[in-house]
Amino acid sequence: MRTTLKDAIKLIHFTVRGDERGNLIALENQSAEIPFDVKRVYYIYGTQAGVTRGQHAHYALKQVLTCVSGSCDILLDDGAERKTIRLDNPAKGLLIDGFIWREMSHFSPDCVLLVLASEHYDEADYVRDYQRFLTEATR
Ligand code: T46
Repeated sequence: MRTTLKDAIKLIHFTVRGDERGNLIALENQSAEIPFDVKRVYYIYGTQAGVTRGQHAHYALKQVLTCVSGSCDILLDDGAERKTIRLDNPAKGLLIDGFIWREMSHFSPDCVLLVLASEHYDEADYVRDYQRFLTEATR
């Protein structure tokens, strides 16, 4: 089950199609920006100050996260190394493709965190216990 942050995490700079009217970002299945078929889209907003969300890992799910408004921090942990990435620009995406613990925090009041996911919602794909994550991640 061993996955490293280096292999599982990628920052993606979306192509911005800007003109005098403003900006547009288009995301397509199986592209350089979204390297999987999107089966689900969800977004997180109105998160209260001081709240930490996530605190789990996924077995199979691939996701691309982006803040289409505002900002938040994404803490990523492969069981050996931790890293925090700040999402603060709608042109910045974060691909998570691997067995990585993630926590989201420091949500700005205007944060809308958009997530494109490779699978339908399935609670069986979650590991929500950190000790279990560590055991499985270092196996
Ligand atoms: C992840 C991070 C970035 C659904 O019914 N369908 C869904 O597609 C999702 C994502 C959630 N839910 C339900 C399950 C819970 O009763 O909505 C409730 C809140 O979900 P959760 O506590 O898992 O939310 P977060 O913000 O902690 O985590 C979410 C995703 O679940 C997770 O896959 O990687 O965002």
